[in-house]
Order: sequence, then C-alpha cells, then structure tokens
Amino acid sequence: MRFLHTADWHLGKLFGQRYMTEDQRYVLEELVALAVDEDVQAVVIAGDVYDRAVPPAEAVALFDEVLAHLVGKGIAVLYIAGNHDSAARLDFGRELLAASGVYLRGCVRGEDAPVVLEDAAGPVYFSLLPFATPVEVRAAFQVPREEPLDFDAAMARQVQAARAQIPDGCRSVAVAHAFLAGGRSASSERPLSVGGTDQVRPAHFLPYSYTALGHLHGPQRAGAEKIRYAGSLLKYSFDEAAQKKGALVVELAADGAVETRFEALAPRHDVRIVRGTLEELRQADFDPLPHDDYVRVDLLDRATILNAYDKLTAIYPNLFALTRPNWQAAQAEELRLRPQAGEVSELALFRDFYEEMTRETFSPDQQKYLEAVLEEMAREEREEV
Ligand SMILES: [Mn+2]
Repeated sequence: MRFLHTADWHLGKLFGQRYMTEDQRYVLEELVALAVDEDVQAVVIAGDVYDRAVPPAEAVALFDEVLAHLVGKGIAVLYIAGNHDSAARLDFGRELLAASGVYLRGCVRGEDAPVVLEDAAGPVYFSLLPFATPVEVRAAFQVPREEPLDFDAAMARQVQAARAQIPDGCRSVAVAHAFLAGGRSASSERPLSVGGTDQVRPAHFLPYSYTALGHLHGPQRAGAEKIRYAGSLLKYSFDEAAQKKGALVVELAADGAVETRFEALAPRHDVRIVRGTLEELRQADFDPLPHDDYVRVDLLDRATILNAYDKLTAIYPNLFALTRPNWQAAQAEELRLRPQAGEVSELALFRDFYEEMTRETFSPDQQKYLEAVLEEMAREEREEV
C-alpha cells in the first residue's frame, strides 16, 4: 500500500502579519497532484490541520476544497486533531464523512475502532491517535485519580487501547501528534505543555509497521526509521529557513516492511534570510533569488540607518523581519566605552543623522560646534530646575 504522510498544515496561519491561505492553497494543489501522480491510496494528515481553534472562514473553505479534490480522485483521507486544532470542532462530520472515505478523530475516546484500509495483500489497520492532554486521556480512559499520568503515560494508554483492537501479525500504522523524545523543534511549534515535560518515548510506537507523526515542523525520523515526522506544509518561522518542506511517500509492503521517500513541494514564496549591508542589498546582482520571497534581512551596517525598514521594503516588498546585529553591537560598544553615555549618544545620533541626510562626513569642526551646542543646552536645562 502506498500513502502520503503530511502534517502541520496550519491552515489560516498568520506569518509576518499576513494570512498564508493563498500560499497554502498553492502548495496544496501540488500536494494533491503528487498524491495523484504517485497513485496513493490515502493521504494521512498528522494533526494541526488548522492553526487555531477557530480558524478563518477561508481556511475552512480551503480544507473543504482539498478534501473534495482528494475524494474525487478516489483517495482516502485520514486526519487527527493536533494541539492547535479544536478537537471538538474538527470532529464535525466524523461519522458521515467515513462513508466518503474521509476518516477523522478530533476528540480522544476510550473505545475508538481502527480505520481499516485494504490492498491486494490484505488489511492495514490505522490507529488515529488525536492529540490529547493527560487530563483528557484520564477522562477518556477512566484512569484512577491516584495514578500519575504525564504525556508519556497518556500516550502509552492511547497506544495500548489502540493495539488491543489490531489482530496479531497484521500490518498497522499509527497516526499521532506528539513531541517524541530526541526530536528537534522550531519556534513555530506551540509547546504542548507549559512547565511540565511533554515528551513521549518513541518505543511506544515500535509495534507499528509505520508511525506518521505531526507536531515538529522539521521533517525527521524519531527513534527509528519507521517512526517519522513529515514536517509542516510550509516554513512558518525563520529558523525553518534552511529546511525543505514537502510530504513523505510511504510504501508499505505485503510483509509490513516500509520504505519512505521525501518529496519536496515548491512554495509560492520561499522563506529566507538575507544578510548584507544596505549598499550590498541595493546592488541588482547581489541576490539572484526572487525578491518577493518572505524575507528576514540581517542588516550588517555598523552605522545607524534611518528608515531602514522603508528602504529595505523597496528592495524586498515582503520584508517580514529585520535584525541589525552589527548596529546593536556598535551601539552597545559605544555605551560601554563612553562614561557620559547620554550626551555622547545624542552626539552620535546627530552625526549619523547628518551623514545619512547629506551623504557627507561630519567634520571635526562641526563636531566641536555640536558639542558646544549640546553642552549649552544641558547647562540651560540644569539652570531651569
Ligand atoms: Mn504544528
């Protein structure tokens, strides 16, 4: 059986004050095309379908559209709630949609039957394990109050109940949204728990032929080759700039052996970091990549550049973030070196402003004159008090 493993779509996501819906539509069209080209039997979405509990209407419409496309091609869709989704809202149509080959699990339930898909070699049992906090798992499985339950123990419960419904020796796939111990995280993932440990041991999933995970936004294996994160649909933070995004084509053999292949999907706009001085960035041949990408500029100038944001937006219309590592370092150095930081800073500010506006160097004579003016002003201020 061949299926597509994808996760963390975050439909309705805001990034750089912009809704990513059109970018998501663009890349999801590619994903549907990939599913058709690869002739997959199913598409598995391992949680965080939406970015928030109450997603924008456009995001819901987009998901509806994608489901219709896949079902129209005869492809089954399996999805679970992630920590960003509202489990109860995602459950909409749970029973009705199954008749169309769309299988979903929003809320965790104690008695959840596996989804069984068949190929020429027989059945494959899919355990859909929606994201659930230990409190929710305790309620669903009636775990006694005196029994401690952290994320790891809660996942053990979910897996144990799911395994009990899979006949011995059958091929099986787990779909879960969790932080597996040893995984590498990114800043666009919301922590699953505040304070306590949210990590889960990969060993729980070893009985499965394959485990399709969501939550971590970088594609990676988790403890074993057959336990994997597909990564997010798009780059949703600048610390993901170097990652490749896409989906995993999973090939499940008749004997349960599994092979995976990562297929990259090309976004409408890349998310990337550009480093250089303003002068360098203004040169036409400095950056050959599309300038309408979603960009963070690390501006390397040491001197103050006024209206840097506006100047850079003229070069990069989708400037999402700006850092000035050297400027901050220079400012910090100046403050550290000069004992009378307040006055000197005014002087430096004026000098930078002058040089920026006139494109001329501030002469020693001018500096002396300005010092005198500033001193005079300071004296007047003291006398006023
Ligand atoms: Mn996520």
